[in-house]
Amino acid sequence: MSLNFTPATGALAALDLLRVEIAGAVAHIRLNRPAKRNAVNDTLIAQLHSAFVSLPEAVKAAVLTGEGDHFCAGLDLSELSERSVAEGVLHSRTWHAAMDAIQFGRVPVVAVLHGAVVGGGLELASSCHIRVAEESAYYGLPEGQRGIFVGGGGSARVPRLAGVQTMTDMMLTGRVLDAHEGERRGLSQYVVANGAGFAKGCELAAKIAGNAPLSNFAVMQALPRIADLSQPDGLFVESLMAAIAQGDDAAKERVRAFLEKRAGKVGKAS
Ligand code: 1HE
Repeated sequence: MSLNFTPATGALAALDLLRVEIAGAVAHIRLNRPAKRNAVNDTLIAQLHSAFVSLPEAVKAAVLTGEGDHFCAGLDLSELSERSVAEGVLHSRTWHAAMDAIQFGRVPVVAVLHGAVVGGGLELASSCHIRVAEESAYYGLPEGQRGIFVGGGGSARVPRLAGVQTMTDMMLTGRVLDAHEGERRGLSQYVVANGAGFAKGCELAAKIAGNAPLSNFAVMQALPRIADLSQPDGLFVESLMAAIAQGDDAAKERVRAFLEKRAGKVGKAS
């Protein structure tokens, strides 16, 4: 699917390590530091945070990609060596804030992955809601080999996708997973041919943007929290979220449209 993207204006246009483009209800945010394989320095993490909290109201879904041959080489290691312990904790928290702005932000985000998706790059991908991997994508957590630990939310998010055992293996042994192994283990939901990821990401984002906003809100905000609750607490929260979503005008109109045969059937275009 090709959407008609045009460059974002205002504050979003000033983010020089990103390229932000908008096509109606879909934003395309591209990591734009290819010479450093999109390694994430302090400026880039701050710009990612800014971008996701300042998307225009009309945007209902986003696609995140990386410029060049790789999605993201993770933390910019050149900034690591001089940090004190206290600075390290605060630095990690800036990543957490940026990743939370993505995962628990206003719009669902589809990450399109290719080449290296390593270290903080995998942490970034894990904070998105859907991951589309091109065949070239590969996943690694070289922190173990670099003598450090994940600090961008990876220990909370990667095991929820692929299990503690997979992450332990990747970190202790340096195991790298290819695109298909990553999909089998839950790191991506789709694998597509090289060069086909962006179109797939746009197709998914356009579908997502067409959902009722409160449904998307429930999926983004309630679903992961319910998964972390005990079953009785989760079911209670589900009943509240279900009632709120059903009470919304958008839900009433969509249900009416189906009953009046104006809406598509499951698995068929409307
Ligand atoms: C970098 C980085 C980086 C590339 N920090 N500068 N991440 C890593 O341990 C991954 C380290 N990077 C690599 O293993 C490789 O660069 C890649 C497999 C990703 C790509 O290889 P390649 O051959 O395409 O590129 P390259 O020649 O290695 O790199 C091109 C340039 O990018 C080069 O700089 P140049 O000035 O010599 O041209 C590299 O130094 C630079 N570069 N990756 C800094 N990561 C919140 S905590 C998260 C903790 C982590 O993410 S740890 C994992 C860090």
